[in-house]
Amino acid sequence: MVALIIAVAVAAAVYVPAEASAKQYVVGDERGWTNNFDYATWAEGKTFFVGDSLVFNYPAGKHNVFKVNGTDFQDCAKPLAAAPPLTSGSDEIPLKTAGKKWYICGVSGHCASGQKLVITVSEGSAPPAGYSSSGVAMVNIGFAALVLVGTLGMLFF
Ligand SMILES: [Cu+2]
Repeated sequence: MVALIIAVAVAAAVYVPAEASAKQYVVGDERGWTNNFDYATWAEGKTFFVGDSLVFNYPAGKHNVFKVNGTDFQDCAKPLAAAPPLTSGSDEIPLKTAGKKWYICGVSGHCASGQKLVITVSEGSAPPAGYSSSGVAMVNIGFAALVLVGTLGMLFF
């Protein structure tokens, strides 16, 4: 019986990510995108997947969002030949590819005072609804296998 309960619990734990959909992360939560805030701590423990998005909220005109590379991030340097910054005050950035992403505020002194964010985006997000059911099918096979193992376990323990 214990084995079966464990099997069901494990299957349930596996099932949740398969059902989860793309997430929208408000950078800095209620503090938004601002200086004198620790975005490294904010990003800690969060797992970003392709398909998720970031939202940068701030009073328009007070800050902006530059997507930069790792070097410019380290140096707090605005990219010279890159796209103009986002300035709407409610900027949504879809995370389209896996890998490291760097963002800074281009207003003088802000990046240096902590208005910089680096995240790592992982492949293998849950498929959006209607996109593919293969992931769910795989989980169902896993669930059946676990129930089988659990049932066999009951015979032996
Ligand atoms: Cu700023």
